[in-house]
Amino acid sequence: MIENINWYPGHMKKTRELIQEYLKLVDAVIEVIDARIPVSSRNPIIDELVSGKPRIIALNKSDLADEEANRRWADALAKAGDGKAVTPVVTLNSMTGGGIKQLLKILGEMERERNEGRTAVKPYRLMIVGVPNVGKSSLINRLTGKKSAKTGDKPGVTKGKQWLRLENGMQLLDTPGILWPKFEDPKAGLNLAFCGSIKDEILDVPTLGMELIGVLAENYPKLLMQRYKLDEIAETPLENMEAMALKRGCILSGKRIDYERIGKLVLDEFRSAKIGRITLEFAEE
Ligand SMILES: Nc1nc2c(ncn2[C@@H]2O[C@H](COP(=O)(O)OP(=O)(O)OP(=O)(O)O)[C@@H](O)[C@H]2O)c(=O)[nH]1
Ligand SMILES: [Mg+2]
Repeated sequence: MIENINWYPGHMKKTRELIQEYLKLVDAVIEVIDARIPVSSRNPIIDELVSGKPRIIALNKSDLADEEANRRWADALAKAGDGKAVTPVVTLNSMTGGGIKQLLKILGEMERERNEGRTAVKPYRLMIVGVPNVGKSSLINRLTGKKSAKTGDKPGVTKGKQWLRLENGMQLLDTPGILWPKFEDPKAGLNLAFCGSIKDEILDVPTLGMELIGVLAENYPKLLMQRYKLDEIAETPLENMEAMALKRGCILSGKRIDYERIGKLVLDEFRSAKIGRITLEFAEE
């Protein structure tokens, strides 16, 4: 889990090598990204690593993101890339299985394309890659219809690669490639923290919550006002935060605002889409 991951240059190098090694074993790659932050949850290294291999982009957690934004992203991501080929994009909800049929259909087409003109064909092999917490394991479990075997959780377990069989005969590498998140860009760091992909500790909870309130006030003022029964959007994130704290009774003795509690509350309610379906990064028109 992310709590145990500290990305330092040596770690990144090792991860890159590991993914490169896995890539040699597969026919195609499923790149999982978070539909709420399709820019921040992508690691640009993936383009370089996967280049030359068929890839499908999965906009996961689409149930938490703005539907209209999902559609725009699906279009934008399909057209991006090197301009040569269109990258297939699916909008997924790995919790309910929404979009899985579409994913399997596209994979089937990719497999047929590979098999063209061949007689004895090997099973089509896949791997899943993505930054922490985007839903890689959930997708693996969804695709295999069960809780997939964990390999590395006990010391001494052989490092042999395990393949999970899908109903359609394809094989899925049971270890997802965990890419490191984009820490370099402070905005990406914030977005990843808002969505729970990196530990809250990059900032203290009250500050992180206040930053999120600032973003929501700008992009989703109506949802914010509705959820927290605000009469208006105030000038600054801090004022909004205080108004929200009063509405929710996040008050300490002596009528002081409990910034810690309102900060945590807004982060939790954003992450569980209680405020609404929210996307934090938008595709360019
Ligand atoms: N709402 C919603 N939640 C999801 C979806 N996919 C995964 N989750 C939740 O997101 C969290 C992370 O999912 P995982 O499947 O563990 O993500 P991961 O990419 O394997 O994470 P790491 O192994 O830490 O890199 C879990 O709490 C899941 O229940 C989705 O499509 N929608
Ligand atoms: Mg996982």
